[in-house]
Amino acid sequence: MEHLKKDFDEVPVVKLVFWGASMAGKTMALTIFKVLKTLEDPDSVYSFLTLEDPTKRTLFFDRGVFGFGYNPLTGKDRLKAHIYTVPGQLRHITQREVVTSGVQGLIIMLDSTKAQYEHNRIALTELAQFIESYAYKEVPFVICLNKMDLPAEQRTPASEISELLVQTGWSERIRDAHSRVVEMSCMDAKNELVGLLKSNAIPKDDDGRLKKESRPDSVKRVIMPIEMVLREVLTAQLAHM
Ligand SMILES: Nc1nc2c(ncn2[C@@H]2O[C@H](COP(=O)(O)OP(=O)(O)O)[C@@H](O)[C@H]2O)c(=O)[nH]1
Ligand SMILES: [Mg+2]
Repeated sequence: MEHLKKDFDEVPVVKLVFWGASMAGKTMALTIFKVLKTLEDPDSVYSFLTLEDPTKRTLFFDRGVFGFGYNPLTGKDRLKAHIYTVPGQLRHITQREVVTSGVQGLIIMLDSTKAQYEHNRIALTELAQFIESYAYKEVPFVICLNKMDLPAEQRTPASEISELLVQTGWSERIRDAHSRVVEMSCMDAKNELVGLLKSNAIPKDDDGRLKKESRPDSVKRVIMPIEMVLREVLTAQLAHM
């Protein structure tokens, strides 16, 4: 892997991309991450932009810029992550190509809704082709199975999801398959965050910030993929030093 690029502040930058069909929950996952970061450490959210059309579908991309490991001695973060979501609608393939260019970590959002099975398949197939066409074979990824809050009869059974990963060639890329698929519900995470904000008993530290120990479990699951791929990108960097 090439060395990390640095921004104008000389802080190393990692580019992560949420990939997946339209309406899978990419914008919602990124928004949850942004809200959590804002509650825990508002200075670590540099920018957050979402571009939706009137039907709430992502038009070009969403992007959040977040800092990690602020060092008071230097006044800088140790790392910044630029996290994008691609527009999922079929016709936006060129935008997906542009947004994905130079990606260093992928978070693949699958929609567990039965009706979205075919869209998941198309999204997985297209991404596999991108990875083949560009030099993205070493890019770490996590597969999210979102909307687990829905009743089981509305969701694609786990066996069919596994089959889908086999059909689209993803199971071959997954060595430790189990640890790379994360089941989650952005809806539960959102509701728990809203509940936390409404309750008067938010456990805060002396600076009035939400403590990391207070992260609701559903929120932990939604942000886990971001943490996993970031860790992998950094581990790969260290291995090259
Ligand atoms: N039931 C349920 N709905 C969800 C969940 N995550 C997202 N949604 C809904 O799915 C729709 C699309 O979400 P969005 O984040 O805009 O998807 P994107 O197109 O992938 O960016 C919205 O109406 C969300 O409220 C979830 O975990 N459970
Ligand atoms: Mg979106």
